[in-house]
Amino acid sequence: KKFTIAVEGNIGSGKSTVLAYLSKSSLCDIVTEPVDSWTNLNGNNLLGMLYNNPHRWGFAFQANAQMTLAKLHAQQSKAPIKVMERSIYSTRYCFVENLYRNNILHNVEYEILNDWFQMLISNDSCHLDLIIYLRAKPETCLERIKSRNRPEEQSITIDYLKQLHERHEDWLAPQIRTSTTPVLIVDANQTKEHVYNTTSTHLLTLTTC
Ligand code: DTP
Repeated sequence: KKFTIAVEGNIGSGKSTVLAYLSKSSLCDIVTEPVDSWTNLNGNNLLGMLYNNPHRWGFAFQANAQMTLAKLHAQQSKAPIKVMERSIYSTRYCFVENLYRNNILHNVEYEILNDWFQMLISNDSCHLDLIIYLRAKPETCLERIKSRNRPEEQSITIDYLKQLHERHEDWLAPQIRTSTTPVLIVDANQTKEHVYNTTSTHLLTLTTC
């Protein structure tokens, strides 16, 4: 059997680091998030445009994000485990939801994105067997974002990270979660080594049982 896994967590929680590590294993095929295509869409930096003017660009950004992620869900993997960086689900349940709750997306825009989302996930290719949730304090995420210094992310505030943290929690935290997919929670405030070890031990069990 082949497995599809998504690595999820707030901005700066360390998803790319885990993926870089898992990419060394022959068990895993890594599918990275299309951030590069978001910073250069026919010469336009859509990610930068979103951060500068979310009211204007929120809908376009999310429509594009859902579509690019749906395409990545449809990609076949050769290795037994396909590991995705984020998924169409975090776009919907974290980012779209957050823009809507802040009145940045209009009702109508929210409905349209939701309709597209429902249609896209009705395809079997969007199925996930497991979500690995890198759960980190918003303060930890902010420190990491500052130290990597991506130009588009200069305007990220602790409030924004706290909001996104709550959206991840509503979706993935034990007791309250709305997700029906199994979730492995990894404490991402801890060292990289802790995160690697927990993740890879779990993946190994998954493929051997
Ligand atoms: P990590 O630090 O965990 O490796 P990352 O590289 O920050 O992860 P993210 O997926 O959290 O990767 O986000 C990359 C950038 O894109 C970040 O500025 C947040 C933004 N982003 C991603 N998806 C969306 C979305 N659907 N809506 C708005 N912004 C988004």
